[in-house]
Amino acid sequence: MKDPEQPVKPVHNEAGIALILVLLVVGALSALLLDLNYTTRVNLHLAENFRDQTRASFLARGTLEAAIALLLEDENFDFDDPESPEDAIWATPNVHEEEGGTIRIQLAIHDEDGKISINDTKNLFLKDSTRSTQLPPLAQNIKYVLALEDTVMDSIQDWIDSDDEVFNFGAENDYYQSLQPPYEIRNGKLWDLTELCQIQGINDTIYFGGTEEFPVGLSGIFTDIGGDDKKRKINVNTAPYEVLAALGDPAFADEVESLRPIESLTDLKGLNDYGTLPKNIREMLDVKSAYFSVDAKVKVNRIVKSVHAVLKRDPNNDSVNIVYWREE
Ligand SMILES: [Ca+2]
Ligand SMILES: [Ca+2]
Repeated sequence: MKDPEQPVKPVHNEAGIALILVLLVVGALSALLLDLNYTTRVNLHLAENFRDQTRASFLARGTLEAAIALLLEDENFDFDDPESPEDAIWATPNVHEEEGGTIRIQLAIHDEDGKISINDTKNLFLKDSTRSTQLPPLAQNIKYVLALEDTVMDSIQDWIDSDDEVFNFGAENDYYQSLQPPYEIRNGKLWDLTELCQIQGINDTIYFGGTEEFPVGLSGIFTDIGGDDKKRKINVNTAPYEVLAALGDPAFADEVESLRPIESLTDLKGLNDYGTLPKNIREMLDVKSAYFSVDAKVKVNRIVKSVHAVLKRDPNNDSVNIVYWREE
């Protein structure tokens, strides 16, 4: 039996405390390591993104320089022949891949002088629609050639003219304010051709074309470059047939199409149907182009950079200059 007088011996369980301490330390270290691992991976990811962003940005700018070089390689500045690979080396879209597909570069150069300037308020649309109930002949021809509803050209007229009077089947600000969501009419020149898609009566089919009903869309015949620039011409060698047909009699379009490339203004003036064109249209024509748009797209891993630029070629001093440049 235990002696009740004998003092109780205290129990020491230090091994258990040490285990708890070790577990706490291991737990804290694990949390630290996990945090370090996460932070390191995030920083690595950020660094990779920064590296790819920088590479893509410089490659996109380099692609624009390549576009300038391609335009300067054109063997003939006097007239354009898009069918000839030597003359229009720039007309072939370029796709370049390297480093096992991690870098992809796309470059497309478009001739803008084969199109009609949407902002031409001298020949195409009226500055003020209250002064006439009819669109200028060029706009009426486009409506006829593309088989557009009256709404389309009338609404573009109202979008561009500065007044608030509705032109025939057009629409002014009241209409656009009644939409959900509402937006403001431009009542001035278009900043960008894609703005056409905001206008009453214009949908993707009419804008892009490529369907049986609309083989050529508005984007194929209009450009936002040029405006009222009197020096800006339409190149009959690169214009789509629809543009040529809209300029005057379809017989002129047929003649130009069968004889292209037209090598000089003298040759152009010598065509049988040239004389049938109105004076203001004759003054708009040329056989060479000055304005080109460039779309460059660069993909480096998951980073994509796009550059849209407008270049102007000057045949007098064999130079190409950047008129407009936008990087996204
Ligand atoms: Ca208006
Ligand atoms: Ca109007």
